[in-house]
Amino acid sequence: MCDSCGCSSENGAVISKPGDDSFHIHVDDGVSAGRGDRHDHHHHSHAHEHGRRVDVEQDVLFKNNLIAERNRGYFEARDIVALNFLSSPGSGKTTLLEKTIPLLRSVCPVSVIEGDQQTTNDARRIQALDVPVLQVNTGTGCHLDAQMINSAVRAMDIPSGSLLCIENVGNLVCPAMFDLGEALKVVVISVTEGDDKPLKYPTMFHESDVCILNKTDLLPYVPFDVSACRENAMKVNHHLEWFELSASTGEGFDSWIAWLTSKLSRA
Ligand SMILES: Nc1nc2c(ncn2[C@@H]2O[C@H](COP(=O)(O)OP(=O)(O)O)[C@@H](O)[C@H]2O)c(=O)[nH]1
Ligand SMILES: [Mg+2]
Repeated sequence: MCDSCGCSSENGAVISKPGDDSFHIHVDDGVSAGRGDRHDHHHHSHAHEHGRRVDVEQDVLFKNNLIAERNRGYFEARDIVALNFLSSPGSGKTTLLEKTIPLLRSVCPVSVIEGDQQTTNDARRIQALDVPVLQVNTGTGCHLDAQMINSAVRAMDIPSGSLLCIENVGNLVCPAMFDLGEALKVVVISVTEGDDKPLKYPTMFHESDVCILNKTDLLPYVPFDVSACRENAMKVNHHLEWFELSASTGEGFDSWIAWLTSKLSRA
């Protein structure tokens, strides 16, 4: 997995708050692939290294899952509904949050954790909505892990009975494997990415609970078969909740917001 895609959190993730330079947390106890185990890789034969890599991966995911379950227990005890938003870079996760959050103001308080390799750009965009937000920069890491969320949540004051939106690093592969303790995973794809994506990245669609097809305003301009895409997604995971919308124009938001509101009122 991440060991083979070049992801390594040897630098460690850093959590920051836009507009507050004194706020700076190093996530020391990250559980991402490779930590402490990478230096002697070339001393192993290829076959050996492969076996070792599998062990390291299992160990990393096992540790991640333990922390994820602690996060989940905390969220459940405090009636915090945590959603993990996943997609390729540029599918529209931040734009979706910018459009969704104001519509939920009357339903419950919302907090956001933004994940990206570098920059606080997305956290700044969310901060403009006047909701609490922290940015996690993963450096070379290609996904958020449960420890990063644990550290960020400890540094926030998330009210009971609220919604926590977590925007993951843009990547359809590794983030699918890292449970953060969320209630639901929401995968976003856009009509410019091709209707075969659910078949090419089945793990992501299999692990997700909700699929949002975004940028439907562009359908007249791109060759994209909505029903084929939906069928492909359902082939991988027939439990997927499916929404078609445009985060730019707001079309299709009624059913997304109604569904989300029903999830929140049941929390
Ligand atoms: N046409 C169109 N563009 C969109 C839509 N949603 C997002 N975008 C654009 O896609 C680009 C990436 O959006 P962003 O929200 O930053 O994607 P992220 O990387 O997934 O967070 C930006 O230029 C957005 O304005 C949409 O529904 N329609
Ligand atoms: Mg974004």
